Amino acid sequence: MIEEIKSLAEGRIIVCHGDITTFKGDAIVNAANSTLLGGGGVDGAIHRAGGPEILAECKRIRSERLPGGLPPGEAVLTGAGKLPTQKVIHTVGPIWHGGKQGEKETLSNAYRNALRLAADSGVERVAFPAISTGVYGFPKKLAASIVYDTVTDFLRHEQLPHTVFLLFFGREDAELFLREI
Ligand code: AR6
Repeated sequence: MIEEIKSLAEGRIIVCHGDITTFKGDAIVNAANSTLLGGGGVDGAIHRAGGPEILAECKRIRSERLPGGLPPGEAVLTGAGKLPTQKVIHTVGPIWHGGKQGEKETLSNAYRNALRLAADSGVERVAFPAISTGVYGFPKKLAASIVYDTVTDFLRHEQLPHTVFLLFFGREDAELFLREI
């Protein structure tokens, strides 16, 4: 179940919490790693719930277009297998190394490039997890303002996606986000 907590940016951003694998809009974003071969956290949950089709497509993308893997900040699109959404946009956030290695820019690029791909694919409703704030260790408070600024800036110039769901796993993370923006 996904619970909406607050609507921002004239309804184009919805802050909510729940399990992203249950999202029924057009697309979800995966916080992947550069291998695109799956992992733990939200990546593991998406591959588990979506079934082997998503991994097969990731492997095809790697061998055809990305032999060195997906660089941090970039994004690619696959189908969604058995998930209740239509598409999965895989992006790779930065690993937090203290903040002096371009981590903020890379986080912003990950959101912007995922939004670009969503817009170019006709996606109207897309859900993002809190990229990099789990295993990759990006501070949640710092991520909040970067994410909010990046998404609002993108939406100001673009018609699509019409609605961006910022989907936190726990309610506390959604509330922390709202306090920090
Ligand atoms: N629905 C929504 N959010 C979730 C879910 C879920 N089902 N599961 C976890 N989260 P993480 P990262 C939240 O670690 O930091 C993987 O192994 C979680 O609470 O999944 O970008 C990849 O393969 C956290 O706030 O992603 C990479 O190796 C957020 O998702 C690495 O982890 C992101 O946590 C990427 O690390």
